[in-house]
Amino acid sequence: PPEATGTAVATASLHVRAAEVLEANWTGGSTVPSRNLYPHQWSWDSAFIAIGSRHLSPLRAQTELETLLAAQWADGRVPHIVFNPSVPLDAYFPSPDFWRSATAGRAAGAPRTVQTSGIVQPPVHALAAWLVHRADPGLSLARGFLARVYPRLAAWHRYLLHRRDLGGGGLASVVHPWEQGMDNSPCWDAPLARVTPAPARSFRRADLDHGAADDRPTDLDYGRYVRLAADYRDAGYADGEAEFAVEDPAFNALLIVSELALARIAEELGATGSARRTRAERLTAALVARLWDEESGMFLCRDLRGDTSPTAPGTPARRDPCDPGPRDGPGGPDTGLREPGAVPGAVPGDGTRRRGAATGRRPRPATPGLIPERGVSGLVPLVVPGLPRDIVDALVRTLRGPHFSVGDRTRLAPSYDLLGEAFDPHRYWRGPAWFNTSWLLERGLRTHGERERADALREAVLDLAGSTGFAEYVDPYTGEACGATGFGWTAALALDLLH
Ligand code: 9YW
Repeated sequence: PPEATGTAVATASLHVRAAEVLEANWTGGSTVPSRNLYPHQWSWDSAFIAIGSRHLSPLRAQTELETLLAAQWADGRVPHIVFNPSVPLDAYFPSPDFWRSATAGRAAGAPRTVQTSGIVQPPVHALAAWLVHRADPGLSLARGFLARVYPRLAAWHRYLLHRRDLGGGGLASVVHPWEQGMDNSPCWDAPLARVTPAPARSFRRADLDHGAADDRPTDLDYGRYVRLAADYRDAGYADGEAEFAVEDPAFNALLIVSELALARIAEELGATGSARRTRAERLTAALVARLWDEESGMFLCRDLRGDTSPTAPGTPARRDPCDPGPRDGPGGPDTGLREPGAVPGAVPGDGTRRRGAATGRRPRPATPGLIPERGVSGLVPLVVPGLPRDIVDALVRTLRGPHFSVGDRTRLAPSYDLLGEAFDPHRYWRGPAWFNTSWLLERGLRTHGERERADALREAVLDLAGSTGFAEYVDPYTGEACGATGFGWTAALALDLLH
């Protein structure tokens, strides 16, 4: 029938266009996220890109991961950027001369032959390696792919589980917002507010040469990112003293999923995966114990360096100076502070209620230390197979409910609470919908038997990836393209969902 033919043509053309993006972004050993905006190799981008490019060339997908892992540090960390030496220094900030990996990172075992950043990104790599292997087990075996990447992936996980268990509760912490991958999420506002920003004149933002300022993090955000990264570098990239230390649900959920993938890789190599499966179970229990918030029906981030309990002083929601702030009522900005027992959303003392108060838009976590902001990161643990069923059900309800409204007012999951005070439909990780998180949620829904919802999310990823020219992110309400187009993981993950 003509309709079916039309669908087949659309699918074929999406496939071809996605393949063209990946081809255009390929540099010979890896794939850039975006030719203009991000002209080097990024860690979790490469994992997502390999997951897609395995359908075009399993060899290229293996190479993508091998190139990244070749830049691993001796302490096990996989750097968040591997710099391409042929790209001019001023094309991206912070450049290699900021990170100074070979010198500042010497004690941590940074490689000498390649320049990298010194922070990390979410551990999607073992999952990617397993999926890439499955795409062509014969080629993988012939090249010794799994045997080569396994020890590196194992060292990577060891680094996260030992050096980064800064809270002592069995979860890995991030020491910089860039590590979690959702750079300017409102979840970071309170922990970042304690950081003294580096002066704006001390660095030059190359991102504004290519991205609209309104779609990007603010200068104040950047000042704080720079300060944190410089302090970490100046301490020789040693872990433990970090002034920013957060346990993030998505980061840890991906570690669990990757640990399970590593168990399968071990078994494929003839070893036993049982210790890794047990570890994944322990991690899942720690994730639930430390980050689950019953009241908001989702996982929240834990701030290890601050007390964000309702009565704690000094944890106001950071205001965005570049934002006109239409959300402030006549009584001034809502500080986010709560009296014990206060109605969520009501500002103590002034007798007025803010917009959104009736919906209880800001969760008030029962557990001190949890950051009272709903970011999409708190839904990503849906991808963990061993999650208790009641938690899965609550996550699905939250995904559909008023804060994310997936399948109702939005098609892809917004990066942040639609009813949140800091919500901005265009500003990067403060509201726009991203394709990698929806891909993860699609996988999570499917893992837990939510087939219809997974199908709808799959359709949405494919439609919006195609209609936006593979945008970096989109307005969650309108689907309008934001940021770069021809974006690597958008093309790769759309391609993956076509298969
Ligand atoms: C930056 C490359 C990276 C992603 C991150 C995203 C952004 C880099 O781009 O960060 O300069 O802001 O937030 O998740 O890996 O695509």
